[in-house]
Amino acid sequence: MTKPRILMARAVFPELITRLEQHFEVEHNQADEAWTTQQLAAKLHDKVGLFTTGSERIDEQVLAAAPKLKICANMAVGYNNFDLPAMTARKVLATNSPDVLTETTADFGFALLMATARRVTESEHYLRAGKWQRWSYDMFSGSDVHGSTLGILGMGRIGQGIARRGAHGFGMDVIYHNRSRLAPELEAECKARYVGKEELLRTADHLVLVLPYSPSSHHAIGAAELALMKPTANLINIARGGIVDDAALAAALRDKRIAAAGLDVFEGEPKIHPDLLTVPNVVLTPHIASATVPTRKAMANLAADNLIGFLVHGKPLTPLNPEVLK
Ligand code: 8YV
Repeated sequence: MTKPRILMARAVFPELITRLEQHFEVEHNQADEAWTTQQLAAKLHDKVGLFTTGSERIDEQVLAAAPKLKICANMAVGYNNFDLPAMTARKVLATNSPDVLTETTADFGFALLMATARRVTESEHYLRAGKWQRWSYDMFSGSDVHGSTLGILGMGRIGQGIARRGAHGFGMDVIYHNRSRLAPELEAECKARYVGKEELLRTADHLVLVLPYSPSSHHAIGAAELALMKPTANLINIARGGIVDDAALAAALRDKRIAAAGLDVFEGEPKIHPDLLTVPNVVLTPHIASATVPTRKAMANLAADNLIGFLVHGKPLTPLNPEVLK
């Protein structure tokens, strides 16, 4: 019996290919070539399954070239690379990889918060450049993390993980804003208080963005929002590029209208707004919040579980558009 054919859009752990080959005929991309949309679409003409990361856009153009496609399994919790309505209309199941990365990503949110507040990378660059001649009383003074006010915009699982770390580990006063309020027990567990967006912006010493990207969250933090923040505040984005207006942020950092920023995601990444590269008070990392070996393996395996679960057993684990199963 011939096995169903699937396509891996990107390189993955070699053992994952071996695992998938037990069930499928796998066309992989272990050379990690950068395919154009047309190349990806052409490879999909005979495939029933596709393994993606957050970097591959799956839209009508791709779907139209993939008449046999039944499932796209994303190795990411965020799925703004999927045109979900188009996939649903074509009865292509979409899955993501939630939960397995929550704590790792929350750890990184905190790492970026601390590196930003305490000017870790800026001071390291200074040291590496041989500029450290002697200690001085105000050298690289940053802002305190313990006992400060932690603001969280977007209070899903990762936001809650950051709230717990802040409240229980660092004695921070945690406030949050979200489309919907958490249940009282969860608020109590996270020691987090719901506030309006404006109060969040005005009050936070450290504002962490953890909301999903959608047209409605595009530039949720722009010039007007930055103007409401304290001049001593730090902004951390581990959510998605495009939620922050990077040009407005670079200007605010340059003019010291906020103290500093820590960014793991960027508008149009991997391109970075050139002004962000010239301001010193920003910590920049290349979209690595979920990057630990165990977590990346768990994400990849969950995407594989979705392919096997759906194509072999008819039961995906984490469907995003379960209506196509009906
Ligand atoms: C991924 C992410 O590493 O899960 C997400 O939504 O942003 C990251 O954890 C990235 O999208 C690659 O798939």
